[in-house]
Amino acid sequence: MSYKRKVITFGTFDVFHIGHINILERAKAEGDYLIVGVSSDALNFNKKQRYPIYPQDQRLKIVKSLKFVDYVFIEESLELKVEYIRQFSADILVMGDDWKGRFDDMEKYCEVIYLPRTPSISTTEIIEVVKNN
Ligand code: C2G
Repeated sequence: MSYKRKVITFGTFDVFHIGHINILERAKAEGDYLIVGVSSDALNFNKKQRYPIYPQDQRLKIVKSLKFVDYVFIEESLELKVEYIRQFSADILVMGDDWKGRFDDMEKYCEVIYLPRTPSISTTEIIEVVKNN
């Protein structure tokens, strides 16, 4: 059997929306096997001083149920990217271009690709709209 190119990507995927679907679908298209690190509630609290709307077990289950996602795990720390890339023998790291340049160091370990974000949608905007209506 030919070698499977493994893609890894990371995200919170809170209040799951079309931008999330689009990046995961395109990430999978870069290789053959897609691994997704779903950031933990604690990581989000440390980064944004608030917890996600959906707890990590639910966010994990949503992402796991997508047909183009092959494996999911909880991302415990932003600093562990190298360990995760090595642990899963990932060939390619995909991130949205809001992270452009931030993971260029990882080019020592795998290919790094930043994909354009889907315009006009974000979890933050959805929360604002819901709050204000
Ligand atoms: N995304 C996108 N288009 C949008 C919104 C999000 O392509 N309109 C992408 C982001 O660029 C990211 C992924 O969807 O690659 C997940 O986005 P978030 O849930 O906002 O994840 P984030 O908090 O940026 O990730 O190691 C990274 C951390 O896990 C945090």
